Amino acid sequence: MPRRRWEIPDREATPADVYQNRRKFLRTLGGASAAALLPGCGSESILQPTKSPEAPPQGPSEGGADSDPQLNRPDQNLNFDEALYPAPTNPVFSTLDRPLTNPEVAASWNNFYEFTSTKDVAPLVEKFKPRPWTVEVAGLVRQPLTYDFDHLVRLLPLEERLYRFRCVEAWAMAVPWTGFPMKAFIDLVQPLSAARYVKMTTFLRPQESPGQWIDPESPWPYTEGLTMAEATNELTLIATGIYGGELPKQHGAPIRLVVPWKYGYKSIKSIVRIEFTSAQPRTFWNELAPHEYGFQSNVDPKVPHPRWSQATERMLGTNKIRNTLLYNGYQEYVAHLYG
Ligand SMILES: Nc1nc2c(c(=O)[nH]1)N[C@H]1C(S)=C(S)[C@@H](COP(=O)(O)O)O[C@H]1N2
Ligand SMILES: [Mo]
Repeated sequence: MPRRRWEIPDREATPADVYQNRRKFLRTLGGASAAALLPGCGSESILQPTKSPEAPPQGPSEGGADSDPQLNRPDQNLNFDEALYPAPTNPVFSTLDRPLTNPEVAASWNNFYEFTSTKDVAPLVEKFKPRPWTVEVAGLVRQPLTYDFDHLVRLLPLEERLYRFRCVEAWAMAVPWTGFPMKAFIDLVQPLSAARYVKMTTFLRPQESPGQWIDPESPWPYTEGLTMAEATNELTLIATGIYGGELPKQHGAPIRLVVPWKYGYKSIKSIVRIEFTSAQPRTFWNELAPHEYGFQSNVDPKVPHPRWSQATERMLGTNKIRNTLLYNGYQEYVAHLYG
């Protein structure tokens, strides 16, 4: 694959605030309180934990009285590889129409049902081991192979992209992901012409993830899928990092999907398997609530969730209310897929 000009690491080319945020992130990650378990997936009014990033007067972003300095450090199981991070910013995705979300807020308001159905994922990830890690490539593909993550992350050039991110629950954030285009990965493994979909699967490790043993009825492991046209779209990113460093566990370490024009649940975390299929794969949320969570799940302000409107969204951290954008503002890249 030819290296493009911007793929040469160039710290000067990356917005200063990304680095400021990263340093702040490394200093203060963690420090959230114990989670109160709440069942199921629902609107924010249903899923309101006792403490949330915007809870006045002092959320984790303010360094509240109960923030534990012992917890205020990056994940000790991850080494921030100076050779890989920070990656050069792709100039096409170096700006957004909104400020970046505070990294501590993004890291303390997460959806990761393997651990909890609340947003307080960070305090529950201690036992989860994102290394060693393998990603199995299977199905209708010329090169079925199990990759060691630390090998895979070096096979394709990493880049940083600032993306909008919209959860179906009507909260949103803006974050700098680091990763490689899924198209580059697909070119590497060479699916067969019979492949029509990509199915992705998360780990099944109830001993490491309390949500999986507390709720054995859910259709674990979490799975998601895309059509081949979606998977090879320019926007579709396989992320290994965020805010200029490796992914913290609660963001889906060590490797996850990011599809910014779709609701957040399509962006599956902590992937262990990527399979090319001829039939549309089952998905976790569609299996749990088929009338609420479809396969396509594109962001659309005009199509309400059966239980709430999707016309507006609330930005994490600032609580600013914005109008939801069709395809989350990425129509120029993806509208042609759905014409
Ligand atoms: N394996 C797995 N992936 C997942 C989820 C999950 O529960 N399990 N939640 C999804 C949902 S609903 C959202 S909004 C995003 C949240 O990503 P973040 O916590 O990194 O912001 O992850 C998605 N990926
Ligand atoms: Mo979500």
